[in-house]
Amino acid sequence: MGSLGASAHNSYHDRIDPAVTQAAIEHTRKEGWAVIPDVLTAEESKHALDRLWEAARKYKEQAGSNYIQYLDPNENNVRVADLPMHERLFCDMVEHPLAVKIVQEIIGENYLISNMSSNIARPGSKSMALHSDLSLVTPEPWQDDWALNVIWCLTDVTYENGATLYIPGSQAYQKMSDIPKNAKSLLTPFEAKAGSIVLMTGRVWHTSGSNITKDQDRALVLSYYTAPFLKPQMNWSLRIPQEKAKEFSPSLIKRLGMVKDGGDIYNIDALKYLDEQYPDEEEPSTNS
Ligand SMILES: O=C(O)CCC(=O)C(=O)O
Repeated sequence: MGSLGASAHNSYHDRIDPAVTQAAIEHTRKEGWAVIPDVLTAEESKHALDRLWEAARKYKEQAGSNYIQYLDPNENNVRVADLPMHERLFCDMVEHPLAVKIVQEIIGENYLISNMSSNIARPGSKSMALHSDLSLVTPEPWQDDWALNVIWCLTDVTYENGATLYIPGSQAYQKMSDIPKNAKSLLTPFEAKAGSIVLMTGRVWHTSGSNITKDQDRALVLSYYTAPFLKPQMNWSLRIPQEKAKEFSPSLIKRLGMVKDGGDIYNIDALKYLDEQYPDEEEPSTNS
């Protein structure tokens, strides 16, 4: 069991210059992506990677395999679902103040955690389908940033070891017919050092890269956030046992949509009583 702990939460403010964060937000709004280096120290990345392998082992025990056939062409992609359930560390990551600040700037104050999983691309792994995250959950046209992936690099990420490949400018595609025929030749890697986060909006078309190294793993943790009116990819209430959820913070429960009382309704402020919305007008006085 490990945690990023209070010190990491406090020290990120020192580590990441607010001007760097602001520039990353602006770049993400405009281009659909940005990279912020050094969010985790080398030691924190290594620790998170160790815990990720432990989570991978636990997930395999539960699910039978780390291979998801409909996603990846072969078993060299090690997938780990339900990360918040396996380790406190991943709860801290998904609620990391830097990630939350950026998510709220891009999506809005009100957001849900749609998924949190990992894809460890081992040597020999190959690309999944070219997709945008938004296109998997909403019909076209895709016109707004209703989704954001905050991707934690727990190893150095290079073209050779399977960096996520994206199409520059694809955040502007609004429909399937906007995807150029030569899409494959436009793919560009998000290269980053261990400890970086890659921000990628739900409109960016991307795929995992092939790992063509002999001996390097590429480990990413994908925290995927959406606007609250989109159906989350994961049905957390079914996947996370109640006993486990008792360990979660109230804010995490809310963001996972595991509330009973409709407290996560998108526009709850609109639910006023009719008489408050339309107060009776005073009768005009008949006295002259
Ligand atoms: O592993 C990657 O590089 C991207 C993964 C991804 O896009 C996905 O799992 O939907």
